[in-house]
Amino acid sequence: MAKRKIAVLVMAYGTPHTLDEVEAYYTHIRRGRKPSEEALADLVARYEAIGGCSPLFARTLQQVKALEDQLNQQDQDIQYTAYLGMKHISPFIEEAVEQMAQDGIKEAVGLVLTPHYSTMSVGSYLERAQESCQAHGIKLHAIHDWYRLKEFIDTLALRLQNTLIQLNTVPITQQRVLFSAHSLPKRILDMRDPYPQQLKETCELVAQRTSLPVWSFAWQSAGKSGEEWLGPDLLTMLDQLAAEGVKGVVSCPIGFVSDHLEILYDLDIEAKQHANQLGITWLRTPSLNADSQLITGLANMIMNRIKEG
Ligand code: FEC
Repeated sequence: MAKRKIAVLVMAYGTPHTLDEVEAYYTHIRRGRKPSEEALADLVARYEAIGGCSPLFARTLQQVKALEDQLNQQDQDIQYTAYLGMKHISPFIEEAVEQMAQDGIKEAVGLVLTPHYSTMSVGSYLERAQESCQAHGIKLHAIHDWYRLKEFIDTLALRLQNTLIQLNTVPITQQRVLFSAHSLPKRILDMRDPYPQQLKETCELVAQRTSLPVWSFAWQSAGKSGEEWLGPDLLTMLDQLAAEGVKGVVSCPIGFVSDHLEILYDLDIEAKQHANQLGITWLRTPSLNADSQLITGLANMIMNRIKEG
C-alpha cells in the first residue's frame, strides 16, 4: 500500500547568501522600503565582522534535513518530505508551497524555527503559509509555538549547565545567567501578544531544570525603526548587573535556535565587548542548531500534530 504523503513546511527567517544580496534582503525586512546608505553600510559591516555572511542558511538546511530523516526513520506509515520556506529571502514561504503543489502534496505541517509565538513573528509566517496553501488546495496543520517542548528545555538546560562550569573562576555569588530574546516593538503589549509571557515561561523552566536560584532577562537586537521597543535592552541590563557587583555572565539566548548575525554579532561581539569593559567575564551557551535531541523532540511534536488532525 502506498504511504500517506505529508510535507513539512519548515519556515525560517533567512539571510543574504552573499553581501550583494544584503540590500534586497534589508528592503524586504523593511516591507519594500530601501534602507538609507548609512543603515545599509552599518548592516554590511556587521556581516563583515562575522566573516562575510551569516551561517544561518547552512544551519537551517541542516535542521531541515535532520528533521526529514528523523521523521522518516520514526514513522513507517507516512512518507515525509521537508520543504524550506523563508521569510525574507528566496526560497520564500510562497515558493516552497508552490513546489509542494507541483510535487502533488495535499497535506502539510507548518513549523517555524523559532519557539515563541508573536503576531509579528510566527503569526506572520503562518499567515503567509496558510494563504499560499489555501490557494493551492493544501491542508496545513500549523504549529503555533513549542517553547515548552521538553527536548528544547532539556537541551538548553544542558548547554547552560556546561557553560556555567566554565565560569568557575568567578565566585558563584557574582555569577548571573542572562537569558535574552529578540525585542519587538512595544505596541505588541497592546495586542495582548503572548510573546513576553512565553519567554518568561521558558526562562522559568530552564531555571528550574538547572536549579538556578537567580537569573535575569533582557531584550536584544531591537530594530532601528524609531518606535519604542521592548526593554530592558541587553546592554543596559549589563550596566545594571555590573552595578549589582556581578563579575561573570552566562548569556543564554532562548528565542533563537541557530547561529546567526544576532548571536554572532549582537551577543558575541557587541555585548561581550560591553561586558568586558564593565569588568564582567562573558560566556554564551552554544546554539542548538541541528542538535539530535532537539530534532527528535520536533519530529515527535510533528507526528503528534498529524495524529491530532
Ligand atoms: O543571520 C542573519 O543574517 C539573520 C539574523 C536575523 C534573525 C532575526 C530574527 C528575528 N527578527 C525579528 C524581528 C525583526 C523586526 C525588525 C527586524 C530587523 C532585522 C534586520 C536584520 C535582522 N532583523 Fe530580525 N532577525 C535577523 C536580522 N527583525 C539584519 C534589519 C537591520 C536591523 O534592524 O538590525 C525591524 C523591521 C523594521 O525595521 O520594520 C521587527 C524577530 C526575530 C526572531 C524570530 C524569527 O526568527 O522569526 C521577531 C535570526
